[in-house]
Amino acid sequence: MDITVHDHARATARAHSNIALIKYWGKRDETLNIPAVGSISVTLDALSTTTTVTFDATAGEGGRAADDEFWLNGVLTESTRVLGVLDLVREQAGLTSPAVVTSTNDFPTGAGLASSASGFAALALASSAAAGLILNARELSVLARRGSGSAARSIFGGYVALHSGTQKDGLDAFAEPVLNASDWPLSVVVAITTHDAKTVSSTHGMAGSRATSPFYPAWVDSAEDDLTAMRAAITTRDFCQLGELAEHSCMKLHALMLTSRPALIYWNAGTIAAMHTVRMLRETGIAVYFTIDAGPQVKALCAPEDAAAVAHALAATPGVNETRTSSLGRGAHLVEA
Ligand code: 2P0
Repeated sequence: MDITVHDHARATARAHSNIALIKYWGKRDETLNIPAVGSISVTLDALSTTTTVTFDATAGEGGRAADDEFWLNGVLTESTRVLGVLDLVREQAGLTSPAVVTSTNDFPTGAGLASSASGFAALALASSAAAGLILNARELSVLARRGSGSAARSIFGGYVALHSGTQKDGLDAFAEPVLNASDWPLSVVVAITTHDAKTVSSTHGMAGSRATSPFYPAWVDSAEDDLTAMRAAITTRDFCQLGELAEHSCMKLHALMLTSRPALIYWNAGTIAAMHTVRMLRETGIAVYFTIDAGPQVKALCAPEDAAAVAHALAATPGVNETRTSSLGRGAHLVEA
């Protein structure tokens, strides 16, 4: 790619969403967006964001953020976070050109399907490539994290761990792979109970939990043990252990949310019905476990050979509108526009 400040410098990247098995909730630094706890996720093949960034040097000197445009699913959208990532890239690359960003999700946006994870991972890669920056995966992960914590994980495919780190500058709060997707295939059946966007953002919700839930200190204190146990379950490929730990982390997260003031209730009736379906399937001998993020969708974790039966049962559950089955996906990558 020919990149000069006299030209339109463009790159397109695709990144996949991810689902945390051990959850992130709460920050140790809000300005630098550094998580208070580590997390472990799987990257999902079926949910992706494709983002094109064009730095337009012909727009003249002093363009910068005021002239940036961010088109999300075809709609011109205000996002200080997107502008923040573009500014970080411009600063590192020594650019002043404004950018046009076009981003498209192939799944519902802002409804607990982690569109900010795939979105900021794709933005980090597309914007840095368009600016001519050569970042390694760890640097890309840190850049994506500045946009959204969970996005740091979507830089990688398969099973991924995000470290909370200890440094004040957050440069040790990056994600890294734990196991390749092909080394241990897994299916995630997403039961979609609504397409509506959530009313309380994760950023806002987790700040409230940190400030008001009496469970928050216990959440932070127990994180390290959960991470160690999950890492062991993944490296030994112990699916029941992975599932039990994931369900426990999910329930602990929602206990934290429910005990925040005001309480955060991300579930709807379909969410609860789907949780019971998963538990009922388990009683019939299918190894399947649920996890739920800051939204009403239920994600069922199972072996690929059980995915059709799990999807069938979830689709028949009252309040479930649609299911999507995903295998594990790859990390963020550049694509042809
Ligand atoms: C996670 N979630 O680990 C947890 C579980 C939601 C519930 O990461 O403020 O959108 O942008 O860093 O990454 C959602 O939080 O929050 C999230 P910010 P983000 O996947």
